[in-house]
Order: sequence, then C-alpha cells, then structure tokens
Amino acid sequence: MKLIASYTSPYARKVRIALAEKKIECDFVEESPWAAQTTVPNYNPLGKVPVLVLDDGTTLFDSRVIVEYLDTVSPVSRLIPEPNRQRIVVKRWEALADGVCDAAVAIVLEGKRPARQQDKDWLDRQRGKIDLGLKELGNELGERAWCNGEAYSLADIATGCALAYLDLRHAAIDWRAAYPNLVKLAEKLAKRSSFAETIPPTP
Ligand code: GSF
Repeated sequence: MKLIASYTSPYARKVRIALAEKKIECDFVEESPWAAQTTVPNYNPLGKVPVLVLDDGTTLFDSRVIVEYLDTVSPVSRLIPEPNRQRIVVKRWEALADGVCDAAVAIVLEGKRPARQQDKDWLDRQRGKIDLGLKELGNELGERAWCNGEAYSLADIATGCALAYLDLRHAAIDWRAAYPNLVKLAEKLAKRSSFAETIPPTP
C-alpha cells in the first residue's frame, strides 16, 4: 500500500495520523499536485492528494474515504465509533474541520495570484468560513476531554490537523486567544506520537 501526498497537506496528515494510530504499514510517496510533471492525475482524476494506492492497484480518495477504509482494515484503535449516532457525529466533526482547511487552502491559492487579480470578496468569504468554523469547533468541544465525548476519535485528528494547518499557513489567525479549550486539545494531541511524527515541515 502507498500513500501519495505532500508533507504540508492537512488532509494527508489526517491520513498519516490514522495510519500511525492503527499501526498500518504504508509507503509514503511525496508528490506535489501542483508540479508541472505531477503523476497525481494518473491515480486520482481530480488531481488531488492524498491518494491511497492499494496492493491490488485500487486507488482511494479523498481523505475521508481513505480514513474510513483504514478504520475497517485494522481492528487496532477504532477511529470512527460503530454506533450510528456517534459515527455521524464524528463524521460531522471531520467535515467541519476539513471545511476549515478547504477555506484556508482557498486563501493560500488566491494569494498566489497576482495581487491585482485577487478577489477581496472571495478572500473575505473564505475567511468568514474559517472564523465561523473555528467558533463551531470551540462551541462543540466545550470543556470536554475529546471532540466526541470521552473518547479520542477521528474528530480529534481532523480538528488537530485543521488547527495545525492554520498555524502553518495562517499564523495571523489567532485562534488560541479566542478558544483556550481548542488550545488545550491541540497541546494534548501534539503529545501523541502520531501527531509528533507527522508535523509538516515549516516553509
Ligand atoms: C481535499 C484534498 C485537497 O484539496 C481530501 O483529500 O480530503 N477533499 C480532499 N488536496 C490539495 C493539496 S492540499 O492543499 O492538501 C490538492 O491536492 N490540491 C490540488 C488541486 O488540484 O486542487
């Protein structure tokens, strides 16, 4: 099995953390989907990473499908709870955290365009998604130990990856000042080897 991804992708980090938590062996093939000679479209017609390539050649994307698959491959450390209600709650956390990443990535991409062509309304709209997304993450967590109640899950992994991606690409967004409960969660997650071993390289 091999994971095709970049080291800075928050979605890829979510998959890498899931692999580590479930003790699943997987080769890592670094590829930028933005490189002129990228081979990513050969594995994912959408041209996005991460892509998981199984030993029989099957390709899986996107990160949510990959993590859901990995959770069924090994019984070690269930990341998505079995009971339907809890499963949906955890998948909603993942959708919220990934959505914050989507908006954060969109701002990064718009920032690569010539300043005169950048659309301020578009940038403001994406920033609004990040701000309200962070507010929802903070409200939903409250003072609990983990995102989904009392147990560590994919909800914490996705949230941790989103917060770390904001630190990597949007250092000016001071989520720590606004949400001390998210700080406490992020610091607890950072102590896990799965997080410590997948810290993105600083630009
Ligand atoms: C998003 C992946 C994505 O946007 C997932 O895997 O969860 N819903 C997907 N990946 C970016 C790289 S990064 O910012 O993580 C990507 O591959 N962009 C290339 C493109 O053509 O959009």
